[in-house]
Amino acid sequence: MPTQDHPRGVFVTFEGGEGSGKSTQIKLLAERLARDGRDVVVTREPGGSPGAEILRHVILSGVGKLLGAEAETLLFAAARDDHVRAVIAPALARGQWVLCDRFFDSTRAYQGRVGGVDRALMESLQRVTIGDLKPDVTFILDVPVEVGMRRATARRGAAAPDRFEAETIAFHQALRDAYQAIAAAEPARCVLIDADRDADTVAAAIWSALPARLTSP
Ligand code: Z5A
Repeated sequence: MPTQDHPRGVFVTFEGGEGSGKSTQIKLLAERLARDGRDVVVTREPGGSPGAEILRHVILSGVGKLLGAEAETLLFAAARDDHVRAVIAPALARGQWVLCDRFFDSTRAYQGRVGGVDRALMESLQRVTIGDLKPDVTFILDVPVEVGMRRATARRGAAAPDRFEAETIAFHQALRDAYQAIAAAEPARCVLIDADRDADTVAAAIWSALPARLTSP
């Protein structure tokens, strides 16, 4: 695995809709990298740092939605700001691999492309929270909406759906379209992965796509 081009560490993000299998694939990739001798940090958004985890609780409770789309976007941005400063930037500076479950593409997809939040606001928040800290590679896990929702419902059991799990089929379809558009617009960074396959097959596709992305200019 080529890492000499990345003295700052390697930043890998995972994106996708409900039940697309991000957490499962992050765990598999982290185990494989660790076996390969890499020093790996696994984290997530919203959350990932103590301050951001508090905001995660607020957001997923649905309070942010009550405040309106712009205010909810500010909550995600505040969480990301803390997470980047407290966890991601220090880990990359130490030369570690950072595997993050969701990052700024989630804001672009959920709040921007689907939620209709003003583009100028989104760009300002992105500049303030992450600056030029873009992921080296982003895996966008793509599954049909009904497959993702079936998986998420089975995993949730009798628990109540959270703020995003409770959204409509149309919302989740628009989200899938948004992620496909992001992947098409940034092919050097984003890899669209067919995640409607068994977990080991998806993991193999991710592993084989990784080296080429890390060495591309
Ligand atoms: N959000 C936002 O709006 N704006 C932002 O800026 C950010 C986030 C950062 C956070 O939800 C919500 O916040 C999210 C977007 C929004 N909303 N939604 N929906 P979260 O963190 O609570 O959950 P999530 O990110 O959506 O992930 P998830 O639903 O937990 O799913 P996942 O991590 O992608 O999947 P998984 O846990 O790996 O797998 C789900 C189930 O499927 C589980 O039982 C697995 O065993 C099973 N699975 C996994 N892979 C497979 C395969 N290949 N085949 C069969 N079954 C599988």
